Amino acid sequence: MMSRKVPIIAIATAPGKAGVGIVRVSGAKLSPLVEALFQKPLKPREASLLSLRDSAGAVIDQLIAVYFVSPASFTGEDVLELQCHGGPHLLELVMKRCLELGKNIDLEIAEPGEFTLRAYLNDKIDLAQAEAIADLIDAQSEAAVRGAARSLQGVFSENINDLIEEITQLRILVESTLDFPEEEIEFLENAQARERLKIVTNKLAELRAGAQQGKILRDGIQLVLAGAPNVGKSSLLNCLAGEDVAIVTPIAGTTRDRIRESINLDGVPMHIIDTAGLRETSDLVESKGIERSWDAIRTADLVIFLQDSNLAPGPEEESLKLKILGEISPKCSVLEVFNKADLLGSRDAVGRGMGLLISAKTGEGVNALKKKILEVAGWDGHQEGVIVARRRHLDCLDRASEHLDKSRQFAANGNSSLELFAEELRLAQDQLGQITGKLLPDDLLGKIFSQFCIGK
Ligand SMILES: Nc1nc2c(ncn2[C@@H]2O[C@H](COP(=O)(O)OP(=O)(O)OP(=O)(O)O)[C@@H](O)[C@H]2O)c(=O)[nH]1
Ligand SMILES: [Mg+2]
Repeated sequence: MMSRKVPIIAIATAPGKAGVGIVRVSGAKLSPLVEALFQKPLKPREASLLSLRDSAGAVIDQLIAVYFVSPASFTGEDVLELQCHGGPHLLELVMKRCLELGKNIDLEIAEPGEFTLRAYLNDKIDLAQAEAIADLIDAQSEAAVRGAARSLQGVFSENINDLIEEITQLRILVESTLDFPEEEIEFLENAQARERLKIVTNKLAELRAGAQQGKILRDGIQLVLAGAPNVGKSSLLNCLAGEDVAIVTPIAGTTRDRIRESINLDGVPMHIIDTAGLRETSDLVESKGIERSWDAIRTADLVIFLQDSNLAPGPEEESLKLKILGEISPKCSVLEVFNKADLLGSRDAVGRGMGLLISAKTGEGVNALKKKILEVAGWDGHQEGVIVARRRHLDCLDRASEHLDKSRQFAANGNSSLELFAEELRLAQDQLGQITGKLLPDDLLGKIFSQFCIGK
């Protein structure tokens, strides 16, 4: 896929019926195809109402064609956009006709993400912007849309490039000193290398904090409701979702399988999973369900360990809690929540002053719980200015930050470690360069674009 030069075609709109459906073609030189399709050249960037005919001369569709001539197009190549009526069979016919007439220019069906890949390879956008296109389309909340749009505008890339530029300046200073060893002695002081490094480190820390928020906005939070049977997990799911998604009964062991529901909390996508109550059982179906509960717990970002506030805490709760803590991933937190507060009356939650007290039935305490969920998940509540980010970006920022830390240690050693100081700066810079794609292993590029949908 990486080195394909052939012209490509795909339906750019979603599958299914719609008012309009778009077929998009991109290639180095599309004028022969345009002539073959419409028996005349098209003026660039002008909408033309045209009829597309099949080989027998029958009209397939009356459509609007827009022709973009290289390099002034999305991909940087010639691009032809056909805005047809939005029927799936009709669009297949249009594609088929284009492929027939495009045979002599070797027109082929596009692979997922191939249009965006070309835009990237032709320097129309950088890698972070290309990823932002996919994130914009996949965005699960309005806040995520705005965050992806900011990335696409290049805000994230600009921040990264500024940082790279500052590290470059610092490297030039150090490396020029290395060429004149007699001047090394005063270098670290004169060039204010340590101060400059500190500024860069602080900027990177700021960017990391923002990217962490952006990751939450993009991927949302996997929230798992776990606990013994009958404590009210399904009731809590229904309460959070605002509708009866899960069956609730007084019978312990009601929920047998995982139930998923996605909601939006303060613009953050929240993927809630209700699970089968955790207990020892000889029932085969229930035990399968409980296995699935543990699977969900293992992949959660946050587990709510729900308990009944009316029951005195016993060794079972304690051992269940320890077991959950033993199963979760390192980045997951467990939130202890006590349900059925409405039944407590004036009694205290038996010896459990520490946890969050709610009632899934009356909704009491649920707003506080929502706030707590966002807080524990690391959401700071500021949507403005957030830029969506991916795990890949966070990993690069983390590694860049480790290298800056090391370079700071070498700087502290004085001039004897100047070369190592410079080398760590270079490694930090490489990591930042991977975000925008300046320095990227080839296999990674294929991996990133293969996650796009066809037609993008
Ligand atoms: N009074 C009161 N009853 C509740 C509350 N939450 C749940 N219940 C009741 O407790 C019983 C069990 O609720 P579920 O939501 O089915 O409990 P669960 O944890 O999903 O149970 P399993 O699916 O069996 O593991 C039902 O009768 C609910 O109506 C609450 O906050 N207050
Ligand atoms: Mg249940």
